[in-house]
Amino acid sequence: MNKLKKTMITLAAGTTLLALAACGGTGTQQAGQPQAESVQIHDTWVKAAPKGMSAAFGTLENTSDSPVTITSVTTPASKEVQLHETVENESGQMVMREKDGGFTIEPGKSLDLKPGADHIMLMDLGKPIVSGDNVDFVVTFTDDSTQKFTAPAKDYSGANENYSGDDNSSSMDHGDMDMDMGDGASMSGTMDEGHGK
Ligand SMILES: [Cu+2]
Repeated sequence: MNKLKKTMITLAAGTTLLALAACGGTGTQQAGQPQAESVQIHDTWVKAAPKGMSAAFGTLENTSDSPVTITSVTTPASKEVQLHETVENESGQMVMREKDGGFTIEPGKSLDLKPGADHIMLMDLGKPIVSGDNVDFVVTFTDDSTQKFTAPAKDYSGANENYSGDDNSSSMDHGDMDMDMGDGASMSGTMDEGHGK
């Protein structure tokens, strides 16, 4: 009789330990999970463009309880991709420039990438992007985790003022060198003549 009781107690203790271990494991995984798994990317699209620059948009939702930061994006559609923000310069014009430190999304918040705001900038299209195309992207976070998404291309006539290359293809040809300076000078060149800094 005594022996049986002791066995039951031992079993109960074991069950409790297992339950604790399961709880602890889940908590640890949540806190340390890759940033890419914390973000849901939806409503993506990319602007159809014959050459030069284009941009990709969408909503990035951070479903975790930690901030996440996107450091870079790549796509086969463009050799160089930058993370851009749109800001008002001293002349009151909206110009875009590379965003320092990438895109950070606070816990439980969403970042809307849209014309006239933050966006993924395709600096140099390898070939035309035509409406209906599907363009693949890979997003990289500060912890080196990555997430893929595919954005359908569509014609979009708005926000042209934000695209310095659209009406002036010659400014594209030497764009790469200027871009690498990282001061946004050539970015705002045709939108904001002679306003390098
Ligand atoms: Cu841009």
